[in-house]
Amino acid sequence: MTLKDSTTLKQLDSAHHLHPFTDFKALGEEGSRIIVDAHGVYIRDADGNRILDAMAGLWCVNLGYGRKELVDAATQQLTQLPYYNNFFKTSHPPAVELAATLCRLAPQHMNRVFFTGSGSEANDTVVRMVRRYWALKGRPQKHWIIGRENGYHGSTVAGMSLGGMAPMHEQGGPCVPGITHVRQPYWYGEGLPDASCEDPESFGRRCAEALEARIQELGADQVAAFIAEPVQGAGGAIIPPDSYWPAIKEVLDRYDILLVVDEVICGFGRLGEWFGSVHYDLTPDLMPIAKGLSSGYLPIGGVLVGDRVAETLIEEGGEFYHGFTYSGHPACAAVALKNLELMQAEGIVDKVRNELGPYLASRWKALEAHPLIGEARSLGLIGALEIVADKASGQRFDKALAVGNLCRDICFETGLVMRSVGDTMVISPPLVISRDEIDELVRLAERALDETLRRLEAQGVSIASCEQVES
Ligand code: PXG
Repeated sequence: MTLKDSTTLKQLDSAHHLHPFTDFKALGEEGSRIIVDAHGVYIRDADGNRILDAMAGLWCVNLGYGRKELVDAATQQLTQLPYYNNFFKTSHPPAVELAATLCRLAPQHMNRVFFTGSGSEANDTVVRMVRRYWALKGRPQKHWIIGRENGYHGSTVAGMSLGGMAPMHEQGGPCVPGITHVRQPYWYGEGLPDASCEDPESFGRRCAEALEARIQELGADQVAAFIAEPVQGAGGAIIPPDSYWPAIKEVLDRYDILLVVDEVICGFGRLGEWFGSVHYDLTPDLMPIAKGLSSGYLPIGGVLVGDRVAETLIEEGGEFYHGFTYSGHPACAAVALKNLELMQAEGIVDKVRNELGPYLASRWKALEAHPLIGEARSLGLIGALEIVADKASGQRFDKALAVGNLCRDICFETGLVMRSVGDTMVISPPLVISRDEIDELVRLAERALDETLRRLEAQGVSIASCEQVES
């Protein structure tokens, strides 16, 4: 493809392209930033700007850009067998090998995988499997699935229903019936501002109590599964208090409810283990996966299935009427397989756990000294900054100021991709980022925060922590 000039591309984009999660009209007026190439942790736009991509694309380019081995794996497979399906008793080597490799890397009790084309399709598959499982167990009334407010599980109708994003429900509803949501373990956003919450650990336990209360309300014999991300990603890189997961596990065990751990972001090294479930010592029945599985080079997802559910589906289920044209697509599977091979050969997961995660944590935490930052948190290579008007109380800026989006746009100008979730700034850089690049990331983030502060002050916005510093 010969590249059109930047202005023409932007015009055509505005005229014809409806972007995901975008105000179509506003973008049409502003124009988009066209990304033309990338290498390592950097992307480059059509105007020639080099930008450090601290979001790894959309939480997915874990091995970084420009990995020839992944391109070669795709080319080789596309040449040999570009497509064949896994329906009607057929299979092909990349799907077989990927399935076996995934099950070797997954927790011991997970020995089966169902492939999909994305994380959303993986979560659609979860709904089908969970309900099928209980029906086969002779308990079809056990059908409720409990998710969490501000959880994210995708944008298909089932994915959006499992997720707890209120604005999505308002636009996409009515949601899939039999799905409900409980409170999220977001200490900074919901625990700290609540005068009745003493500390993060008791708040974590309170969130598990809320789950138990909902189960009792619905009737335990009606509840099929609980679905959650180990660390919420799209919700704002929300790291639960240490008390949260052990308390949740106890509740689920007490009522015989399946645990679905959505590993679409946390899987494949993000938290310094192969899966977030390993970090939190969870025993999931189902684990939806995608994104980092192929480092985003080609679209692929899946659901890892624990023995309890798999054996029932296999032994008692007969035909499972579910699947996608691109379930286990050969080129996508070949790239995922190579991606996992490279991750193992390069010791990426250990490096995140032992070196890069702790290094990022130390550099990132220092940003709490900034007048706009109420909390800087990270785990492995996922992190967040809470922008506040008053550091002491955690008071937010007026929503109408859209400070997070302002900061995000300034980041772009500064040469950094950082995502905003309200006034929470989020990072999830490629897992191959170096220490020097982490230093640069933090330097750029600080510069963008300084500029955000400067622009807010120029608008006459009151910032309590600055007033305190000055007085
Ligand atoms: N589960 C989780 C935990 C996710 O983060 C999905 C499922 C759905 O995956 P697909 O491949 O269908 O997109 C996701 C996706 C954002 C953002 O703005 C996050 C996602 C997707 C798009 C935007 O942070 N996560």
